[in-house]
Amino acid sequence: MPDTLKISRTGGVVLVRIDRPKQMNALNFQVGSELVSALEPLDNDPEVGCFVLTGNEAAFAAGADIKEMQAKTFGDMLAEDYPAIWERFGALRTPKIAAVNGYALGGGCELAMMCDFIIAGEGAQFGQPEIKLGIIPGIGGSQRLTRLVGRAKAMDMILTGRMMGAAEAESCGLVARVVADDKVVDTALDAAGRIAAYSKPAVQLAREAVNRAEESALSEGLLFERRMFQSLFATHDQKEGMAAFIEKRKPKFTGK
Ligand code: DAK
Repeated sequence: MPDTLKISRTGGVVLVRIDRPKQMNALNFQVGSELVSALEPLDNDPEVGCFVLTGNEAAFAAGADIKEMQAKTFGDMLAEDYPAIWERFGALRTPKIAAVNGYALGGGCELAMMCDFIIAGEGAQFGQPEIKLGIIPGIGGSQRLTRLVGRAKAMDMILTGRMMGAAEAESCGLVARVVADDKVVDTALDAAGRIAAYSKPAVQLAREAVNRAEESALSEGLLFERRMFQSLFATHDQKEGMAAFIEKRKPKFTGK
């Protein structure tokens, strides 16, 4: 049983709560390793269709644990596996939704950005305040924030260390939806339930096609999408989804 997480499963949706409330859900190696130890086996479970990652009302996560990091040397940081553990989280193939209330700062903002999309409460606050500590983002913040919100806002956030509220985060593309604080987890679970009910091959290829948009030239991305689209006609789920539409019934996807 993980010490730093609470995990529950309803049907094909797995809800993970980061649970270090006294430390504002600060992220240490234990959180990362418990997270991937819990989710990696579920990533291969054909019955699991979506993960939702959340924190508590005060904080999604207030960044890496500063008290644990403070005395570390360059050699310590170089040697330890901290970034690799979060890369394993980012590499999970099951869709991941971040349900953010309160602070998502530093590594917490980076963790939310590793998810496929973010649903935020009205009171959520995002930031990369590492500059205030004499460091810079280290698990993708400078890269993912810049891709999501553009250079101007990323520079502003990363150089000044200021926080961005949920409304601004939605208007600049960091956040997919803003809802009332007490509806964040339910909204994310609802979205996750929908995703989990669709054809798994279609969901997987849809994610891969969207992710390609960030990593390739438009012509290559378009070709990738077209081939993925065409390949889905080799699945039973495509036949079932279209038959169900024509027969005016709900589809029964099997992932085949
Ligand atoms: N680490 C440790 N403890 C934290 C913490 C954190 N990040 N954030 C909050 N806490 C603790 C506080 O110390 C306090 O503990 P006690 O004093 O009660 O023992 C408790 O949580 C409540 O916090 P506050 O009293 O400060 O509460 P407020 O409501 O006044 O303020 C706050 C909330 C979230 C605005 C504030 O706590 C804050 O600014 N926290 C720090 C945010 C921050 O700077 N985050 C970025 C951390 S740096 C790496 C790559 C990346 C990283 C690390 C390694 N490698 C490549 C190896 C990532 C780095 C970061 O994320």
